[in-house]
Amino acid sequence: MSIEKLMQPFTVGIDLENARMKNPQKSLVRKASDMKGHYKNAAALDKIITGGNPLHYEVQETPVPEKYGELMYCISILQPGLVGDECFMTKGHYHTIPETAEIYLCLKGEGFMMMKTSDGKCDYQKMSRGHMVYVPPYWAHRSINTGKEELVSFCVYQGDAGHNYGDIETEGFPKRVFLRGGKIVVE
Ligand code: S6P
Ligand code: ZN
Repeated sequence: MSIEKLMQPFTVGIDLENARMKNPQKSLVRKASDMKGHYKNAAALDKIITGGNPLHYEVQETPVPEKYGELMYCISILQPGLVGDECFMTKGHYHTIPETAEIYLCLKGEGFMMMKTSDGKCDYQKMSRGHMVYVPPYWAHRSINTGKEELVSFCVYQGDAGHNYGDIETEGFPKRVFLRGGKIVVE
């Protein structure tokens, strides 16, 4: 590779106190209305949408080229809350290049990383500040907020990994997480 094509090293500020990226170049926002079809209680989600369609989660990025060899990284911020009695969660996805792994370092909040493979294996790992969850290749992944504050993670994955939402939307995750009688229930 010629020297002109080399990326320049750079630094990005991460506000560890507030669990935010400083001056992100890009921000992906998903509202309640973007979550249709994902929760068990569709009517409860519709009520949240008609009640103001609040922010569900946000992903802060300073993107790098979507190429093999690069490392994409972001801060994922999932709001706390319930749809009926089901804990707020992200849509979840496989990577378009399924053999790419991902690291989630939790900076704030409480929750789970829910994972499944296309042949039906399911696993979930606890997330709380200082827990680093390793999502191996081939595992679809979704974060779930079981706490009262935001669930925030710093994520790192291969630059060209991509997001495949379609397959997991069709398959669904085998387990859901609820708050019932003050207790977190996975079923
Ligand atoms: C990207 C990584 C996260 C998620 C984010 C939102 O590979 O796993 O940045 O994109 O947590 O979730 P989702 O499922 O809507 O992309
Ligand atoms: Zn991912």
